[in-house]
Amino acid sequence: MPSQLWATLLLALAAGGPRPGAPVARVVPNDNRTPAGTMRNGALTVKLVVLRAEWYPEDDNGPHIAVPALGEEGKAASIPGPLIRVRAGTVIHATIRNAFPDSTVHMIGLGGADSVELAPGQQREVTFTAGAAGTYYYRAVIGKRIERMGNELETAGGALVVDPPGGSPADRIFVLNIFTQPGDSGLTNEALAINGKGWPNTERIRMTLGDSVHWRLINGSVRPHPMHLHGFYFRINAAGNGTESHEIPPDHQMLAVTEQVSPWDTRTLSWVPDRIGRWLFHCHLTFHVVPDARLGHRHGPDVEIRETPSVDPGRHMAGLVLGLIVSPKHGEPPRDTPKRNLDLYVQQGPRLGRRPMTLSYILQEGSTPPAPDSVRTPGSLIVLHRNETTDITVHNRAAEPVAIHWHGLELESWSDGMEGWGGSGELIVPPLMPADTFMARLSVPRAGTFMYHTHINDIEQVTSGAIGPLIVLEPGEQYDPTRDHVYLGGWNGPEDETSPGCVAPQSGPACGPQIAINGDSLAGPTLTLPAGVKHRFRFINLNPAIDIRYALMKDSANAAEWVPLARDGADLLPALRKPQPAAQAVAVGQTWDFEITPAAGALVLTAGPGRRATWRQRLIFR
Ligand SMILES: [Cu+2]
Repeated sequence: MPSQLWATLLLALAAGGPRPGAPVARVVPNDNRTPAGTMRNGALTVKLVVLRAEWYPEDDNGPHIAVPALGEEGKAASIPGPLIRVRAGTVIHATIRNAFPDSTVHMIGLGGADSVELAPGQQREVTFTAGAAGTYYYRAVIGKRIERMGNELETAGGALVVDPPGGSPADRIFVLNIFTQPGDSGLTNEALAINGKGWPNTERIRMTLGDSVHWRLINGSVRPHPMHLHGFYFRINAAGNGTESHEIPPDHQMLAVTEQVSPWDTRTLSWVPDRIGRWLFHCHLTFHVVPDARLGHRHGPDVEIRETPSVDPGRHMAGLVLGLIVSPKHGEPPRDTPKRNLDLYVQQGPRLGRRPMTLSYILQEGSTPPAPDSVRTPGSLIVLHRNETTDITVHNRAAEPVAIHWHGLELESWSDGMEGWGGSGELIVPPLMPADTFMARLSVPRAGTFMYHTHINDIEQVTSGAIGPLIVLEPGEQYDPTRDHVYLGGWNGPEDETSPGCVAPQSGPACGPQIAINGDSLAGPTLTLPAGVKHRFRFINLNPAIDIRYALMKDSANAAEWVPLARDGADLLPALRKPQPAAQAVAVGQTWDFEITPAAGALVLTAGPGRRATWRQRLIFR
């Protein structure tokens, strides 16, 4: 189970819990729709106070955690802190009061590059002029030291939006927050929230078919989050690091379905919901969207951690998840008729690698279904053609409910596969129970690289192998595995050091999670491939928690060159298709495509977390 991962990734961040005797002011969620302060004669006056308060990120009567928080004087403190929003050139008079009796506070991001230091109980005023239009994040750091990452239990922040002089189109601002609370057993519970609440208590975002949607996204936590939109692409219009913000030139903007947002970073995204129904926008790190991570979830030797699989989306997801509802304008668009039918089996079989058991998606080939217990990891490669409507019947032969989400595909909400949530109006996708079938209709308007995966009980099912690659070719194009190479990164088992066969980290392979590329954590088979022709490499990351860096090496020190073609299945603009050193970090839930025309000789494809290559494959071109 994920105990070791939590311990290593999270516990280090959790030093310094809530203090005894803290005041009991109560935090309210902030939907970032109402700017703070008062405007007078073209200047904004805002009075802020930094204090410790109790936050209820789940139900209003649910678990709570003492956190530092920001509020306006005379009002409840909120998470995220008060929204400061003005047009460029506006003078801002901010008063900041440190209500901590015993801690210094540094305010960062209000009035220039320097922080403002406040002694316990001190109040200070800063006056500054809002500069370049953009999305910013101001934050208070509690305690004497200021670090880039900081201790997340000792920071509080809020959105600062500067609109251009002519104003901005209507938008929404979403701030991501996490605070970690160490649990009794050494495991951790986290308060995970978008605009102050975690799923299912996050706001339902309502839109109408064809709306122009503009979102500002701010990561107010010290962890990166690969944020994923179901069913639609967004365009990334602007990016920033909290204190700076810049528009991306139109010819360099990317379309994406998953955008990794680093700590304190900001993004401006725009998209058009052109299909009705219920959709999701969520972090693709499994550990930020499962109930086990949630504040108040019980851990410990007496608790059965592998909970009964739930098909209720209010129970099997948690944390950084937003529900989106797109209403029709003129009724539902007509459905087209299928040209092709596929049968996909959800299989359960014996363990592969270090998995406790294997779940696998196996495509039927020919007229006979696969043997009931046959498994492979990752699941079968599904090849579709653009605009060729394909019905895929998913047969659940596993002993537990599963789900199937077609990640990155622009399809109907019903087919998106979110049990208990997807669909529109009264129509709700039913759970895919053992022995049940579900039909997804895939009519894909875009050729590219995608993935499919389970979307319930993610830690168990994703790490058991319920993941697979999916590519969409142009009409009439044939898939040619000698020139078209698909790499799916998964995770070779969720077990910890108590698992059989695990060697202590000091003396052998680490017993924590290992990245597995196309099912192998160490090496791929040596391939002999044609030289002098174009090869396409398609990289997919579907492991639960870790970026995977792929590199194509000429020798141990030098990378080859390749040309990026596409990201998340969407072709890159010409200005971005420039030869570059062949190395790419792929965030969880992303796909990246590259092209190379290799001369005769050998190259080595490597993959691993960060710069450490844990997996290799020799490619001989002749
Ligand atoms: Cu996350």
